[in-house]
Amino acid sequence: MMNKKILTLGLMLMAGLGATAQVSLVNPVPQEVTTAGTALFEAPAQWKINADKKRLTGYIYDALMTASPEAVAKADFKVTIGVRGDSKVSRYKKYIPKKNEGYFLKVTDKEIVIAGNDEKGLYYGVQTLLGMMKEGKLEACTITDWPDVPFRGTVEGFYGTPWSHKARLSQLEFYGKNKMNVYIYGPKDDPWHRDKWREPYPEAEANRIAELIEAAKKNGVNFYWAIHPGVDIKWNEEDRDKLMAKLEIMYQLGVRSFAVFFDDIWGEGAKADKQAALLNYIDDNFVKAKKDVAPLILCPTEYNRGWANEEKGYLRTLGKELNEGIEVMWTGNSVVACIDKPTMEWINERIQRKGYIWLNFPVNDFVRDHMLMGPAYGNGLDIACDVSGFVSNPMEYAETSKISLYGIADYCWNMEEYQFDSNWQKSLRNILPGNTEALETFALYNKDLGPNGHGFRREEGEEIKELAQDAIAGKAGAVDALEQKCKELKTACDILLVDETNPQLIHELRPWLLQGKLLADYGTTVCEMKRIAAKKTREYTFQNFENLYAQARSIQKQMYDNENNKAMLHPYQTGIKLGTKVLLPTVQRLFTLATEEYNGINGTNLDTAADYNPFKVKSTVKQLALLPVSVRGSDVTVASALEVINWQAGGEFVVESDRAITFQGMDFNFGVNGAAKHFKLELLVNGQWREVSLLHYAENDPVIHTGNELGGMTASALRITNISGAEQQVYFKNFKFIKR
Ligand code: 14T
Repeated sequence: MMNKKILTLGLMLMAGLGATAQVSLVNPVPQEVTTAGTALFEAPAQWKINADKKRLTGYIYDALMTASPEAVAKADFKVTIGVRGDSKVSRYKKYIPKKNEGYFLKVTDKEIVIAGNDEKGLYYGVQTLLGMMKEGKLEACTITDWPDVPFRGTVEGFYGTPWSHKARLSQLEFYGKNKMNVYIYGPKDDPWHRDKWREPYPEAEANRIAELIEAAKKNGVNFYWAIHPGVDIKWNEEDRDKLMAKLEIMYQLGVRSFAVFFDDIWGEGAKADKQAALLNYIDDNFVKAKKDVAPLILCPTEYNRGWANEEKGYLRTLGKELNEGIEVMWTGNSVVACIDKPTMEWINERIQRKGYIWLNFPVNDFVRDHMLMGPAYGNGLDIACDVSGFVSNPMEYAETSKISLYGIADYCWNMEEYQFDSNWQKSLRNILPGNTEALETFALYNKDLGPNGHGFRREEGEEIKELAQDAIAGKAGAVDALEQKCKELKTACDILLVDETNPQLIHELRPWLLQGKLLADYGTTVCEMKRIAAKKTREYTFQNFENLYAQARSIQKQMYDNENNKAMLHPYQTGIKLGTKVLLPTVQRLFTLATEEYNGINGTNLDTAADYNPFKVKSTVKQLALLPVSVRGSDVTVASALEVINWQAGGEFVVESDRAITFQGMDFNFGVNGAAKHFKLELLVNGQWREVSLLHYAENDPVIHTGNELGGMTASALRITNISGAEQQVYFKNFKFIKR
């Protein structure tokens, strides 16, 4: 341990001085590195491969062959590769770390040696070499390296459009390069994963999965296929056999690693003893019988501490009854949370094994208006020994997710040394080498999630916070400096919009880049307004205050239209937002201040309100209180909550408007048949609450409709109350009303 610290300190000093040392290009940061600190040298044009015969084919050899030097038998420069036990690396035996997936790598200006503790170790040694050579140069060094967390990767477990086949292939390659070894396939909206879990995939989809499995192998990744049967599973032999049959079909397709998910369900499917019995049955009769299948992974129903019911003892039952070796997933103290030591101690004691972390970051399915491009930070650096695995649930934007995943990979590999900020810089360079600065400038405004039901926030705009406060306080220079930031944002957006080096990234970011340009323009205009607010309107120049005011109003509307453009967004999208933590609120505040100042001096009556959305949600039901409300054309939608809502007796859900609106229609879906009778709807008409009837169109249709009397009513708020006298467990799936 001591040794490791000193060596790393040396590396850090060197990285600080030299900055270009080639080992510093490698992600994840290796455990132990010694470099002579000597000059970099050109990678050879040719090298000869020196290895036992069995190493000259297969995925590891193929990876090595992607390097730029040509493999030629007579080349002077020698590359020796092997796995512990191979004759060609026997001299290096004592240097190879005795750790799973570990390796020893030595680089001099004459030769390279890569010796893995196992095959995966050799593969990762090759990846380190490839990473180091990315810019065509090498550096003399020795590296001893291994992962801290045994299972590292992602779970495609979000709601929304599943990743495309192409995106998945690209992900798997990315995982290989960054030493992640797990990809769990469980997109909520793949029908054959969840709703139609009993049915086999149609041929085309099946073929694609088979192809993914092959791609995963090539990249040293374990492809886990997850099944999500809890929505409607009956605990009988028939369903058990159907589940086994589906697993068998997937096995025939080539799947060798399986997961069973029971998240976001309730009722029959959520019983711990039944779940444990099923998993044990699969373990005994499938996993163990096949002999080539990886240990099962279970995602429990109570997958976070906030949902754990200690009295009912769900987790302890799993801990006691689940076969040894079955992994149990855990998202932390809440659905979306950072993981730390106490979190792990709490869960591990209950499940009687090390939790397998499902990190709900950078997933944005509950804040679809925000793109999450920030660093992965906040997880304890001391929990390597407390977790059995660590996977991230990313965004449906696969390419953009790589920014944070690059950090997760580093964190999982070399936890104690993880530095999220330098990793983030490296990550941006890795994903867009040609336009890194523009990407960073843009990403600075795309880190926080905005208010959300999980209360999970990220730092954003720290670098302009002081500036923003000073500008609001009217300090000289601060407004100019803020305007400069806006101009930089605009430059970044323009550069990125035509970048052709990573078209997929730009495609995903495009709506946010367009919105970023508007935000930058808005900020620039408002800064100019602020500067001249004290001047008289009559002053003759076209860019007088009132014209700038009109321009700012125009941009506000353009931003609103851009966000509410039906063509661009899918149904759950609540908008396109960036800079919401500091930049946007600052610009909004300055708009109001400047306009107030101008009104005060000129006796004018320009509207000073900067915010356009007239609607607000208020609720005494905790889980509903923070849901965002958005307007698109005449539709007003409250974001769906996806989780089970515990709606207490008498609990109220209110949507308020700052003006009276005329209702056209309304419906909502609490996901429960017959739920309408438990709730009362009222509209606030001229200061008085008026009840509106609620009904279902059919017994087996959970959608709740309103009576005809709603159409044409003019009101400034609506209120829904649980009048059943008991807590109601409902989903909050869709909530919409239409205004005239
Ligand atoms: F299985 C779990 F570990 C898990 O996190 N399940 C879902 C996941 O599919 C989703 O992507 C993630 C983030 O939204 O959270 C879980 O689903 C929820 C849970 C909620 F409480 C979605 C919304 C919620 F409000």
